[in-house]
Amino acid sequence: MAQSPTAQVPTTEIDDDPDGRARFDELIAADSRIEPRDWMPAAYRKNLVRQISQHAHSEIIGMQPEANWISRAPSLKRKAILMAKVQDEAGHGLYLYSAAQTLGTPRDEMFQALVDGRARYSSIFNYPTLGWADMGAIGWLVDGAAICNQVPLCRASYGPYARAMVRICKEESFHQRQGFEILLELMHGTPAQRAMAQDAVDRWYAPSLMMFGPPDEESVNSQQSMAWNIKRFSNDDLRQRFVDMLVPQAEALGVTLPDPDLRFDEATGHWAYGELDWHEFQEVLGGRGPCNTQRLAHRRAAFEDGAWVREAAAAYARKQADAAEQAA
Ligand code: FAQ
Repeated sequence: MAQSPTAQVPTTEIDDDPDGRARFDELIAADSRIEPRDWMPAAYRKNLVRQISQHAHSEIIGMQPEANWISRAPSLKRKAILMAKVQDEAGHGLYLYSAAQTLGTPRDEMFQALVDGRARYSSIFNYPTLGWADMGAIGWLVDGAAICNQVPLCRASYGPYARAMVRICKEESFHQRQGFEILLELMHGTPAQRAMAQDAVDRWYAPSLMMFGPPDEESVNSQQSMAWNIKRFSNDDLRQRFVDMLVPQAEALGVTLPDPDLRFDEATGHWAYGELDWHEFQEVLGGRGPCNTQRLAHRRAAFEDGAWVREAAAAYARKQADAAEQAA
């Protein structure tokens, strides 16, 4: 695959540049932006590539569960909306790969890590989409969790990441509303449609809470990412914000959130929720979730099927470069 010029940025850093470090520390302390041309510690660069590439992979793998229902959408309008949403997710993946490339990691390296199964992507996309109502639950819960998590990333200290997130969040808000609207329509439908909506919410609720990552005491990256103004809130703080947001929305929809321990805590002013199944989370992260194998196999096949397009594009680019050289 052709690489952008930014892929030439060195991935190793001379970490003992005192002027560069002082400037970096100043920018972080002032809550300013770090740009690709700025000196940055190697660990900051590495941490960003880790988070941004995982995020990009999530968007790309995240197309699969919903693409599964494009051909079975219940109307032309729903099909058009779903196609647009899935295409948006591809776009998000591309903005994010571009942001990661500005840190010097070539896109084909990140792609290869994904298809080899060496890269992480969000746990949520390893669950199956069993019915049409799952499109509603994904929009409402999965995109809802994504917005909650990602709005603060619009203020991340790394400029290209923060700027990509602004556009992504605008599109995610539309995604969330379309999911809410699918569920609302089903909840105003027949008893069978209401049951279908509730069943989808039952299956997607807990996995969507796990999207925020492990509990704070097990989050190995949070402290450093927060010190560098990449993350602005801890995993548990964002998860709590999400639950507080969901409760009134569930009431408006008429669905029940599947947590018998959910109750309003007067002392904290928040909705207390029950313990999540962190064993299940670790299983999914370990590649043993319901759809891990299928998701990667599908991505790998798409990557292999597209090899001729990449080869043709590279051959064309070479031909153009040769022609330009001869004309010069
Ligand atoms: N799944 O130390 P922490 C979307 C890993 S996009 C898998 O707490 P961190 C849009 C974590 O990477 C959804 N792995 O990590 C859409 C780390 O592993 P590492 C994706 C997870 O980075 C909607 C280890 O566990 N969003 O939904 C998960 O500080 C519909 C320890 O964790 C983003 O990526 C997980 N749930 O916090 C698309 C947002 N949680 O790297 C299609 C950006 C944790 O040390 C359809 N990312 N891990 O090997 C973030 O905000 C953060 O990276 C977190 C994790 C919050 C995900």
